[in-house]
Amino acid sequence: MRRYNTYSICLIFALSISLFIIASLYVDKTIYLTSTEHWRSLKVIIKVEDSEDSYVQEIPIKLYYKVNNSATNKGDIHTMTNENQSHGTTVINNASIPTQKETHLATDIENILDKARSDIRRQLSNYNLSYSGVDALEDLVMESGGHPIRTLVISSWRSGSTFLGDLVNSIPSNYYHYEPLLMFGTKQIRRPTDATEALSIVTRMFKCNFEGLEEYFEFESKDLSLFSHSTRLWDYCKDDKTNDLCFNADFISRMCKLFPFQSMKLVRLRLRLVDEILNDTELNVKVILLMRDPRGLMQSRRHRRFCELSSDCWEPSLVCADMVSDYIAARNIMQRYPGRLLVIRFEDLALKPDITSQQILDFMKVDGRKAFDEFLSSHTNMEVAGVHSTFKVTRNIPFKWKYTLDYHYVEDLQIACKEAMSLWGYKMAYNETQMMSNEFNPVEDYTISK
Ligand SMILES: *[C@@H]1O[C@H](CO)[C@@H](O)[C@H](O)[C@H]1NC(C)=O
Ligand SMILES: *[C@@H]1O[C@H](CO)[C@@H](O)[C@H](O)[C@H]1NC(C)=O
Ligand SMILES: *[C@@H]1O[C@H](CO)[C@@H](O)[C@H](O)[C@H]1NC(C)=O
Ligand SMILES: *[C@@H]1O[C@H](CO)[C@@H](O)[C@H](O)[C@H]1NC(C)=O
Ligand SMILES: *[C@@H]1O[C@H](CO)[C@@H](O)[C@H](O)[C@H]1NC(C)=O
Ligand SMILES: CC(=O)N[C@H]1CO[C@H](CO)[C@@H](O)[C@@H]1O
Repeated sequence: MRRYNTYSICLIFALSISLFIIASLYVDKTIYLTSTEHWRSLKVIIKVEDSEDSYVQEIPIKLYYKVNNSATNKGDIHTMTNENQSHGTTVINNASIPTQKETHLATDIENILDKARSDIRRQLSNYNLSYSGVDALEDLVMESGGHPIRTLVISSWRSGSTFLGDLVNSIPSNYYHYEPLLMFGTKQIRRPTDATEALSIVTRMFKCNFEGLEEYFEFESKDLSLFSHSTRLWDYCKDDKTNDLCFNADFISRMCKLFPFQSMKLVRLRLRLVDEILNDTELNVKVILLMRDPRGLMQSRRHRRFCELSSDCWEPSLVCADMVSDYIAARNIMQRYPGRLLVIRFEDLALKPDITSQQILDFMKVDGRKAFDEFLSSHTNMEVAGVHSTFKVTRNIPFKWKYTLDYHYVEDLQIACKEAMSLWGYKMAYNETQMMSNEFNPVEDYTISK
């Protein structure tokens, strides 16, 4: 009897360990599935690491709306739950990549566009237009000859730009042009000659002209996690039974022209190259430059596969030269295009989200306090399938490097980044004790001037 008990205890112990291991495997691979729900209402939640930032969020999946007990659907489910991930994004197998062959009835398209029009009007029925200095919503809508409020976020990998991009996208009826330069890979575009194509893509997208952007659509169709950011588009495309609307340039162009707010974020294009876009009076783009302490940046980029392969990503002297160049560009742009550039630091956004987000709203001239508050409260303390999310923009995230980086590494980094750090208001750590002490606040005030 006693032996039997011992066995049971051992067995239970072993089971617990296995469960723990399985659980931690899931946490590492970061696919959370809600097990009790019927697959029809399955929500796949994935830690997106789109070569940039990572946090837990919902990823749209095609099968989500294809409620049909046919074998192909089950195949899709399997695809979603297997371990086919690269850089944390889920690769959908070829079977579910939409083909352009199936055509849509013109009336279907008109119906979807009508629905979008009325949704936008409804969502903005309480919008205070005086914030945006217009008399009617039509003044902000391209379809009716208006000019949307366009916001471009410029940053670099793992500076918190996914968070900022999604924050801006929380504004009702915002159309998010998500990372149009993703197909350029882990590379910084620094020279004007290299920027020509990138700028052309950005300009065309902001003008809702998607003709000739096949490469972008092809890239997008392979990685649906993009749509987890382009949420507004997805809202309509997910009901499309043939799955090709979201890759149809003509449809997207028309859809895009309905939205009064348009945003985009780029992590591959340095600020001084956006001069051409700022000078385009028809676009009237406003730019938010998001900076981050290079020590936090490098800590966050360490051990990221996408980053290890590109010196633009891991080489401190290149990274910090970009920071200096962004500073000089910011100074020039502020002089030449007053009121068109806002500079924020990730640390300020994380430590003072209320104040910093209000600066963003004032800058954008958008009535979005309520949307921002909702976003901030749901994205700074989120619980997913019982697992507490790693994504919390709270005090400890921006300064995690203080406790995890080796001081010798920090010392070398600080030498390479001396100028960048002094320009952007990041204080040096003089020794390990000081670096790790709670009293050491690495952030101080800075100004863009002189
Ligand atoms: C489910 O799939 C079958 C065969 O592919 C099709 O005939 C049927 O219309 C589908 N049902 C729904 C609700 O889409
Ligand atoms: C997916 O399709 C591409 C081109 O359409 C092809 O080259 C590739 O081999 C396919 N992959 C699989 C896993 O079928
Ligand atoms: C709209 O905003 C302006 C300030 O921008 C304010 O003066 C006005 O009272 C607001 N209107 C409403 C209806 O809230
Ligand atoms: C800005 O645009 C004007 C025309 O609108 C053009 O004459 C000028 O050369 C442009 N400047 C730059 C720096 O592109
Ligand atoms: C570390 O640096 C601080 C600030 O410069 C200094 O006060 C302290 O004495 C140093 N500690 C050691 C162990 O060198
Ligand atoms: C489990 C699974 O389906 N793995 C697949 C992941 O994708 C590769 C091709 O990219 C397949 O060979 C694997 O079978």
